Amino acid sequence: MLGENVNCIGAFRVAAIIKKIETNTDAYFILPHNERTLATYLNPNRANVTSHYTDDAEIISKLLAGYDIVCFSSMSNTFNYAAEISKKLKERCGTVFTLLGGVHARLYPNEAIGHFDAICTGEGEKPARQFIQAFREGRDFYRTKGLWFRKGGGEIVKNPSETLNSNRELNEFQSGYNLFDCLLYDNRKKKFVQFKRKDYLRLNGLQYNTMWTLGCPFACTYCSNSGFAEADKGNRMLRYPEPEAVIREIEQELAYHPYVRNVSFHDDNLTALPYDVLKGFCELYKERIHLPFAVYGIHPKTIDKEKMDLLASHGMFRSKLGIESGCEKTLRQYGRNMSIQTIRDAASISTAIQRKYRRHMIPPDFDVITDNPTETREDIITSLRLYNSFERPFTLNVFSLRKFPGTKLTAYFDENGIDCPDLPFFAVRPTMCNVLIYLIACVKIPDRLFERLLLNVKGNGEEQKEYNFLLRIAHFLFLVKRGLDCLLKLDFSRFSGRWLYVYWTIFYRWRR
Ligand code: B12
Ligand code: SF4
Repeated sequence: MLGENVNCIGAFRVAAIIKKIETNTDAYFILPHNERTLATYLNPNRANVTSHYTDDAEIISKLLAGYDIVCFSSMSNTFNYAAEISKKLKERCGTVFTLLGGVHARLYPNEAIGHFDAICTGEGEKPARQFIQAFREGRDFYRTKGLWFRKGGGEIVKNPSETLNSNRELNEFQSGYNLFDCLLYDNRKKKFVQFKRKDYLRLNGLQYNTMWTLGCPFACTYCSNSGFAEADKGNRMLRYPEPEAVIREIEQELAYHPYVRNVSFHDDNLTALPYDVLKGFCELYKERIHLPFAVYGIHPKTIDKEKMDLLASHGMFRSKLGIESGCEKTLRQYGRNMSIQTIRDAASISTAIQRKYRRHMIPPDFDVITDNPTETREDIITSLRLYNSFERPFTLNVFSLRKFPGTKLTAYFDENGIDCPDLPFFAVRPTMCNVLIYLIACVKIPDRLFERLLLNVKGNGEEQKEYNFLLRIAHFLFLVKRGLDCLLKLDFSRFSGRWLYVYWTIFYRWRR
């Protein structure tokens, strides 16, 4: 499993199925860098994961040589690394079979198949089961649904997709691994080492990341999810196992990792679920898990006061709303057709809920996209004015727009020769707009000062001064404010490191 984090939800489900069929299965993590270090938070430009992998790929291929099948799971950020290991493995041992699954193979199958013997173009549980069974029994596996193959002579076999997992099927999937039964590639020692508790804390902090629902009814033009929907319309529908199945999964995790202090639900649209379904889940969660939880991926069109109240009263301590822009023209370009009033209402529901449950909730996060090269000075100022006018408290998650291959926005930009800056994931351009965004996330800028600062804002396509120093200061203040908001509620979900174990031992063990 390649990535920047050890919570590989989909990969673990597939690995568990493979392990059931072939007990002699080992799980390895290869993390080119840890995105949760203090240094990366302070300087997001550090986070460039794909730079130094060639030597490591050589070593890893040596360590993995000897297996009949080597399966990879990777997002796009680590795809080149996975492809390099696959290449070196094949050079070392021509008979090894390499299979890639994960987001990159799902979204860019035509590119991915050039580097592996097979790729999984959709959900992997059913294809993996059929493939491994056929492989073990020496049967023809080249017609496995949901997999593409590259045969010896270079011929590509593109099998039709497998059906998406139904709610009933989702009930049955379990992780099957607890991390302590995995090996982790040590980037410094250049060898695989046993995964230990310190690694969990270093890489993941005190949180457990999971997903209850799959699918998203929206189709934002910049988002890779629209690619899933294009491959299979079923991805537009919300699918989910019974609450009991998710609760069981979390209980299992807690049994192995008792220091986990909160659960993060990364569902694309949890609030799109009907109220009664959420209620059943919340009751079970409060009774059996009883830990604070975070809900990411809330859409302004699916947020609802009653649902938010229900979630907050059952332990939601953090919510994340996708605002993306405050300019209607840009929202239309993003395929997020909604009025600014809808955004205002959604933001004010989030802050009102936080204020009501301020004893345990931290300020809501609002996602915003910046550095869109097509935005004019007026578009940018419209968004900044909206952000600065939101009721407080809130914080902003700032993302520089990037071109993910295969999305509608990328196709449009490519047709029109428009480029986006090539920056690490959390880095932004040193513009006055971004300085202001970070400042707004800290404090409401007084009107007169705000108007003066707006004079320095330029359209993204225009020549403009670089505010590197100011950006660093504004970003630092933003991190301090955010850190304080979390510390005041003893929320450590944004932190990681071994020291968290000391915190856990003192505060929680002692209190028991
Ligand atoms: C939860 C989540 C996270 C979590 C957990 C990640 C994880 N690896 O599980 C966290 C917060 C850690 C995370 C981090 C990041 N994420 Co993220 N994340 C998601 C999210 C919301 C869900 C992923 C998920 O679990 N899906 C459910 C599972 C069941 O599906 P799956 O992962 O695709 O797995 C299935 C198949 O792919 C296949 N499969 C997977 N592996 C294998 C292996 C084999 C051998 C086979 C046969 C099949 C197979 O079977 C699985 C089960 O059905 C997606 C958006 C989405 N809706 O998919 C974004 C998404 C995957 N993330 C994205 C990004 C960009 C990132 C980050 C780079 C951002 C960052 N720097 O913060 C990091 C990178 C982390 C890493 N691993 O390298 C992008 C990826 C775009 C791309 N082209 O790669 C997505 C698509 C978001 C988006 N809309 O753009 N993420
Ligand atoms: S609502 Fe979120 S997950 Fe769904 S398509 Fe838009 S950005 Fe992607």
